[in-house]
Amino acid sequence: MLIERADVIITSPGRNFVTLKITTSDGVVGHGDATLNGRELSVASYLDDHVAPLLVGRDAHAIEDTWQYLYRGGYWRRGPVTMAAIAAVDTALWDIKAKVAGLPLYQLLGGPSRRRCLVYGHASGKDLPELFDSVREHLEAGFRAVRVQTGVPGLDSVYGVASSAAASVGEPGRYDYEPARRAASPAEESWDTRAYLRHVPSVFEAVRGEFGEEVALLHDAHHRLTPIQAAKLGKSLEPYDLFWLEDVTPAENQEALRWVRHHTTTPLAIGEVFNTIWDYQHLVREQLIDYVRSPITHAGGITGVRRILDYAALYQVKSGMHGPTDVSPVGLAAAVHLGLAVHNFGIQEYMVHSERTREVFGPTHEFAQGGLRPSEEPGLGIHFDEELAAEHPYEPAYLPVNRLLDGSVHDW
Ligand code: GCO
Ligand code: MG
Repeated sequence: MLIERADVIITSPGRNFVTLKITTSDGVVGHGDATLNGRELSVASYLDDHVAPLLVGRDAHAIEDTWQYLYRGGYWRRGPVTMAAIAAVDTALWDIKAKVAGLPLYQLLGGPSRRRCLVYGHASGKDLPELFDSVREHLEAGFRAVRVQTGVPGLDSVYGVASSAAASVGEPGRYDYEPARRAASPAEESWDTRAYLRHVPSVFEAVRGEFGEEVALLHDAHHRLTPIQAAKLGKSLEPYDLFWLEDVTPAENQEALRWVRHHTTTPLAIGEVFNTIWDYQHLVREQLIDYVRSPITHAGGITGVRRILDYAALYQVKSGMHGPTDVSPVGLAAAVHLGLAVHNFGIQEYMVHSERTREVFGPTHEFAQGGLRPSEEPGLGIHFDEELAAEHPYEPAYLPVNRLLDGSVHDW
């Protein structure tokens, strides 16, 4: 079974997605997600101009060899663009292999290790009443774990917090946000770390007071803190028993987490911007973190992430794969198949895609009892509607840029 074609499809049903479609000589089709938020066209070009021509004529079953061919053979290793492109090829080939076997993908990855994958949703609000509404909506919808983000007094807007004015009351998910905004250039937001550090513990105290001890609570600091600020935050949140505290420091410096770890018992998660196992080398071996965050879409596909998770398992570190709306339903489906199969699954991020997005991708995984279960159809369980996809052309959209109050660019 040879690869006959590899086509890149860019579609924007509410937000931009890049999908790779591989077709074999026997007419079997597989899909992979290559969406890199705000840099979509560079991955599309990498695939179209440099990878697709190399795939034609290759053995569609040789997944590991194709991974190594694109990773080692490309000479320029790693990086988000390269690893998103490899991820799309890898995922599409696993989809094909599972379809040919007539099995849902998780069966090829070792079969089920659990009944479903626990997920967390995104609750947010600019103030406590809005945040409480959002947490309540999530719990009523069946979530058992929620990420909690709020506005900070004195700051106009904070990334990860929906502006309630933009959504109509009564619409599910009205306190949800979209990571990228459609515009020719990124929006700019301002940030004050001291105000944030003063405010966040009081938010978790209030949420625990209102919703009790059982619900799992998570928080994302978006790489904005220094190690000592992060240590202080972790310590101040200990009474509220977080499931995890995410991305406390910029991710390039693995040693920063050593400082944080020495000061707090709040569990730590990091890695949504990592793209290979090497980014976790010290973090995992020194047991500086509890959860690895790389999604299949950005870290070399199922092959790349499974390798990271096997390494992590040696040190009791679990999965917490990135799953915002900018990971497409194809990437999410792959995550749920892998999550069901691996032993060291922890939790899956699940920011529900818009209805328009779901119409284009036709995912068939199922949410119930606070968790996702993969489709039982052969392959990933995706029904991609190309005609509908073509009705939604690409539109530039960017993540915001973050500045401190003095105007200098800050991490986020
Ligand atoms: C998360 C995030 C996202 C990212 C976004 C980047 O934890 O889901 O941090 O909001 O910022 O996906 O593209
Ligand atoms: Mg995050």
